Amino acid sequence: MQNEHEQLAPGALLMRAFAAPQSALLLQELQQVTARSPLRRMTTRGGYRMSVAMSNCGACGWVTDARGYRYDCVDPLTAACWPAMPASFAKLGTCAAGAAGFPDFVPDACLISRYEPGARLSLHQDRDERDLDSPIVSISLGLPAVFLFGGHRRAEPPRRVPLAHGDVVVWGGPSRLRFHGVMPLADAEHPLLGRCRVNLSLRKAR
Ligand code: MD3
Ligand code: FE
Repeated sequence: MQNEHEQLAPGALLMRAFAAPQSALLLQELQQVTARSPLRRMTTRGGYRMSVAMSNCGACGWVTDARGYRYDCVDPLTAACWPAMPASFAKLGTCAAGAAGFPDFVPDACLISRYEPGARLSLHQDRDERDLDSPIVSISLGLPAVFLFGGHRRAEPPRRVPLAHGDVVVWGGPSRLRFHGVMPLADAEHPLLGRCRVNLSLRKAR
């Protein structure tokens, strides 16, 4: 089963078009989530306004503001709980993680990121999750992007990995704390999403 997939590094498995058959359902459920907790450009502790617009669903969600980075069970924009994680998101995460050798992955948080042309994500590590033994499952939808897959030190030059609509990547084990980012999105039109890319990243945050 794993043979059809591409291992980028130990613990990092790229599954091309794995989510493509479910993409219409994922997008429909996504619309219901962002109707309740809208996508918004957050500001980092350093006062930098992110070019990527984000929201969350699940029991807790990732936020950044003047107080720093954290997971919070309340959406600061609505002062309400984040919308529940749609079953289709959680199922896909569990299924992809299982195929990558992480059999019991049950995500409790999904960070939703929308990239418009020019939006980018600079090299960083994801280490705000309490459980670093669990992988992160990322689902790419819409326009293609160039993903930067770095090493364990920021200075290590990253590999460029093109990610397209429906691609799923499981990042776990020894790859979990690698530096990573996304190059500025190139402008184009996607038949389902228009001029944007959406990334869903499923996490076990607490
Ligand atoms: C690689 N988002 O939101 S997918 C993020 O495509 C983020 O929108 C990217 O990085 C995106 O934090 C990448 C998620 C991802 C998460 C954790 C990783 C990629 C990772 C950990 C190690 C290596
Ligand atoms: Fe990240």
